[in-house]
Amino acid sequence: MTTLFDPIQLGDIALANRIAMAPLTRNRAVEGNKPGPMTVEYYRQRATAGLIIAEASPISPTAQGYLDTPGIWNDEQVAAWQSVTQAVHAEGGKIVLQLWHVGRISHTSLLPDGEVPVSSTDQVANASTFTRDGFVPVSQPRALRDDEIPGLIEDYRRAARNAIAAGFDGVEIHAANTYLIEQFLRDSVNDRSGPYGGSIENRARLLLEVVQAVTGEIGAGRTGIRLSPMTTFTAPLDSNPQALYGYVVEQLAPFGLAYLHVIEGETGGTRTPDGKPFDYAALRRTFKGPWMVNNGYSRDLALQTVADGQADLVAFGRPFISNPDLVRRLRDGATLNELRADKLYGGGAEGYIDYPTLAA
Ligand code: 8OZ
Repeated sequence: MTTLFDPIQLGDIALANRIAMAPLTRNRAVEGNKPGPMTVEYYRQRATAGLIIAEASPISPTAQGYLDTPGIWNDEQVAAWQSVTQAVHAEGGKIVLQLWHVGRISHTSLLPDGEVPVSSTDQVANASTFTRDGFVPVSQPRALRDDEIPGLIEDYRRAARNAIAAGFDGVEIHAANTYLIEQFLRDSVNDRSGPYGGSIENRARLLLEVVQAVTGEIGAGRTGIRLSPMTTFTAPLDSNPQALYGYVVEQLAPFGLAYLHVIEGETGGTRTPDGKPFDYAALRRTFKGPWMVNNGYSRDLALQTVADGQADLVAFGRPFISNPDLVRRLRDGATLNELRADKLYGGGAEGYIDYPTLAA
């Protein structure tokens, strides 16, 4: 019988166990949108995860939507990330980087020359973001022109190349949580006509072009993807999530990706949104490759899910923030540290690199 603590091969990446650290925005980047020394220590402490999925990282200056998030668009950022990947590898861990474009979830004060955010639409989201002045409503976006899409795809391609140059074992394409790629996927946001709007095929085109570019650059065996079919974070659900994400996964299957990472239910919230069933198992049967699940997993549910073969891996978010040695604690059935929720976003070492291990 397979357990959560058994090794697994994800494409080209060999993991020591089936416990992943989910990507977690912490807003502690230093000047120049670079991970600083504290971030090196933070990931080093968590290197016993089978796989660390490093926090969502903007692929270009235009892709950022929150203060102090670490980017992957220039050489200085690549050099800074090298310290992170070396530290994790020195501890025997594996680490991929989540490639992020926020789309309309941004604010002019965060963008170069006060540009407006870009999206599939010019409709403003009912959402806030975190800026130098605290939480503010997001800015009105402009709809990308079709002739700008090739440049956007190139930004993803460069970011993937940079991630490998920075020593990451691979990348995870962030196609979840109502950011740019989902702003194209969902008919609740995408009001375009032309090749990137209208039918499911057209709304999925951007995602599939990104996957084509990234896998062409670094290989499918180093490329994972994250989806969140039932998350409403900053946008309503699609009118037919099962059909939309069913098509997406059917198109993804032939690429032979390293893994597919699905957030079940509402991100960070209920796993079973009221009266809105979604058949994740159907997606898995279509995908066939390594299947990673996430969202509010307890130790018991994670053990059961892998033992039953319902998923190959489980990603934990908040438990990994407060427990650097989460793998050991899950193995031993040990008590978990409490999360200091007021230290999640921004700030210093407190609530970041000062959570105790069992050994300490
Ligand atoms: C929390 C705060 C800011 C960003 C996501 C990247 O939801 C995020 C995020 C989460 O995927």
